[in-house]
Amino acid sequence: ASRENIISIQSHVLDGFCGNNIASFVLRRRGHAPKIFNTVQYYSKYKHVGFEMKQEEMQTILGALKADLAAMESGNRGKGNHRSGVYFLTGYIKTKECVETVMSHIWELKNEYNEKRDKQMDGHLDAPLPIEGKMNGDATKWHNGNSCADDSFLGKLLSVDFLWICDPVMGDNGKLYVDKDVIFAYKKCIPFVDIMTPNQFELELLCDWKIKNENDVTTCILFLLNRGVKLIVVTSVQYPFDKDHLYSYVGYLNSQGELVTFKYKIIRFDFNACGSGDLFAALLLSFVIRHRGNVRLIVSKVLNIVHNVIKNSLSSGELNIIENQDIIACDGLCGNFIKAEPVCA
Ligand code: PXL
Repeated sequence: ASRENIISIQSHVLDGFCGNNIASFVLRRRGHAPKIFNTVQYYSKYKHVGFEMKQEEMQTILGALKADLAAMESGNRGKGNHRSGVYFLTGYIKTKECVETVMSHIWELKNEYNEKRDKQMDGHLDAPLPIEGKMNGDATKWHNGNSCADDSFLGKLLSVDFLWICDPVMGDNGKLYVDKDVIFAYKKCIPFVDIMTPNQFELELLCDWKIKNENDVTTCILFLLNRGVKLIVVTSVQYPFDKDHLYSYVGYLNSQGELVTFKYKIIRFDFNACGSGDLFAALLLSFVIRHRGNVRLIVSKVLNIVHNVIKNSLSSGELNIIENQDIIACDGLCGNFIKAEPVCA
């Protein structure tokens, strides 16, 4: 197996659970050893008093990381070692400048990686699929996601040793909690992201499109896929005509460039679950690295864990991360399994 380098770039709060307080615990509890980069230091998710990392400070640290990861990669070359995987998980970033800094460092490192990989693979017959390409064609045909065979195509696309999971944390329920121009910065990130996990509000902001029904969700998913994202997971959508449920959606383009989407219907709890998106993204990263293909099953498992943790946190007004650590570490098959359903055109 290859050695993992997980870099989680998110907020840190002194009190409570969100951002890196969730990601670091979840990832470590599941046996990973993430590198934790804090973009801000606030008192809590409700009291944003504290400070943000400045762009120059961020550049200093990410620059050192980039140099180290690149050196490690050349060190591995010729020694018969396996390549080490690099997985970025990005969440709460307060300012446009910092989002741009993160994006450019990830992009530069990815290019260095691919160049070295191409050189290494020269003459090898078992060279993996190229990471880029093929994903920019317009999806012209509809595919309702009933066939499981397509997952293997996505599995190959994701089974590269460099992935960026971008949770475009901007706000929830119509309320923005980052600078306004961060919206524009994330729009610029779209072509460079592998997996994106917006909630409904963030999807609307990224696509300039109000979501009123399922067709709107599909339109937005296709918009992002056509701009180069390989996999979209919309973590939660709520419709005015169904207040009792939340819906999650997954979308990708199959090997023919057709849109594949499916959805998950989840009983909605009355819980102001700020931080559940952060829990979702950290779990998704863990499952994607370990299981690669079969995205519909991976998302079922992740939703299942998140749902159970929220259910066990209802009385406390905070996600009970520590108390639910065994659920967080489990294989996701616990409780009532939330199955993928087709999305009908
Ligand atoms: O859960 C998203 C999040 C992350 N980080 C900080 C937050 C929030 C949501 O409020 O305030 C600091």
